[in-house]
Amino acid sequence: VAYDYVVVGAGPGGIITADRLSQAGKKVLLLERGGPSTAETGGTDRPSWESSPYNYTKFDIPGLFESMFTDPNTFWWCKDITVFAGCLVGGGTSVNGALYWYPTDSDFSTTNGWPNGWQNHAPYTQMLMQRLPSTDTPSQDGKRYLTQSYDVVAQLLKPQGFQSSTINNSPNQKDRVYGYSAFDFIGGKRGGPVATYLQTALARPNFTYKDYVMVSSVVRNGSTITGVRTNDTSLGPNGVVPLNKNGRVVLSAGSFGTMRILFQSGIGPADQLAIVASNPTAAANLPPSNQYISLPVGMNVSDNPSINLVFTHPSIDAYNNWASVWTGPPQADIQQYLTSLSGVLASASPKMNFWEALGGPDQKTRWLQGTVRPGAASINTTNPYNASQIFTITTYLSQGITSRGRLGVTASLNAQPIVQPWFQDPIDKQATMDSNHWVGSAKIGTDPSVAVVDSNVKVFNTDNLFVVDASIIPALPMGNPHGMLMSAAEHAVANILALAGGP
Ligand code: 6FA
Ligand code: ABL
Repeated sequence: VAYDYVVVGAGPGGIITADRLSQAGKKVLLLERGGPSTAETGGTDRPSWESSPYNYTKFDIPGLFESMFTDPNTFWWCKDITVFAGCLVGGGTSVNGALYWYPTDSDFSTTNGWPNGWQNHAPYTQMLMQRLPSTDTPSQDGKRYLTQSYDVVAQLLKPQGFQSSTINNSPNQKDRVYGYSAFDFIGGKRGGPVATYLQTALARPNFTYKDYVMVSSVVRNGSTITGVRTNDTSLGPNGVVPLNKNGRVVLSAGSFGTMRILFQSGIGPADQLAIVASNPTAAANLPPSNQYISLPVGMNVSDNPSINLVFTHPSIDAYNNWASVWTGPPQADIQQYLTSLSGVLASASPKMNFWEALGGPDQKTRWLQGTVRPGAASINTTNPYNASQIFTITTYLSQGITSRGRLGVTASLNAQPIVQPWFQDPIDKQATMDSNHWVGSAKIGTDPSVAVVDSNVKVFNTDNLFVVDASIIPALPMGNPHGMLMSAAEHAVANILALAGGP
């Protein structure tokens, strides 16, 4: 079977793209290398303390978020990427903290690296907000739980001139504000694009979703993509999915996954293509070297530098550092969650976020974000402390940092950072670790010497290959990125549909 559009990767970028393409009547195939996550998608990874008839998985229950990092069997992480990346339906949005910020105007500014035309994000952000409104009261009884760390940090911030705010009611206001953490949870459970956009797509006869399918490359004849190479021979001869006349491919495999597919398709910097060419399996599927397309894939990468500040305060309930949520949280919390989707377990760990603009001696503004949560991931100190009273303030440098790193592959084609992006610029360092917010490896722009996709998110020097995921984002947004990425995905797919010459 041939398709109008093949979308590779069912993370937020891929799901939104596939939903909108299928809504426009296109025949769409969405391919995902991983399997189910939430119960709605067929996931079955339920905590042992959950009694029947309840059917909530680890991915559904917000309070299980911190266990993603501590469980013994972490099947949800991609094993061939050296940093955290979700390899299951929903991608990062099935395993992340679900902190959800509507984008600021500055996120899409030309100063922040976006080409002309992208400043008009408001209609796309509106479309996103309609499908996926944020909430800062995830508990279904409308109350807030475990808010001691919010109260303590508010007492620290107020004397410094910070104002309290419902953050997503005024997204542009980010200087010296704090508020309750906002999430894309729905009805006390993980929501995100899986619970919304994917469900409308699945209801359409012209949409096909296939999981456990690994895409290695696109098959191309010079600048024209003719198919998508997979490990599933039911999808086409030798596993190559054919395209309809004028058909198109959208890569949404994430900042590491999309890069690796481009390299294996002969698109990228010479040194990385040489690594692929010396891998016998991958080399067999590369185009001849005179068809290589030289683009700065993997360059220009950023991620927030972050520092965890750990404190104790007598008012804090550290919730046993979230260590027992998977094996056995307090009985009362289990009952409250199961019977009314309320209580501590109806939210992930963050309780408060704050932002502040910082001036620098280079006259640039860098923004600081703080995330406050009870508990602390790891403590290294010889000082005595009361573990039941700890809380963490993670401070991130976000918009305005100038440091950039580089992503690449190893000889066995594992994807990894090869130049760390943090603190390459000494003034970034002066203004203030891994934050899982990798962006920029297939940067949008107007000049193929420094960008990988054009303003329509089409890969330069190709006719019908597009990228819609975090890798197109040229510079970090103000907050945790998946909200602005979903707005960008709405905009990107609108541009793709409007671009002449398609199916
Ligand atoms: N962002 C936020 O806004 N708020 C948060 O609280 C937050 N927390 C986290 C977090 O706690 C963790 C541990 C991580 C890893 C990320 C967090 N983020 C947060 C970042 C956010 O989740 C990411 O920025 C966002 O998910 C990026 O979306 P993309 O669409 O760019 O990419 P994904 O990695 O989500 O999805 C790619 C999909 O493609 C995956 O499902 C993957 O399995 C699939 N795929 C990859 N390679 C493939 C291949 N070759 N063939 C087929 N499928 C492939
Ligand atoms: C994010 O955006 C970050 O990417 C995550 O790192 C962060 O979660 C979530 N949001 C929530 O703020 C943290 C956990 O709280 C830590 O316990 C964990 O050690 C860390 O992620 C790992 O990167």
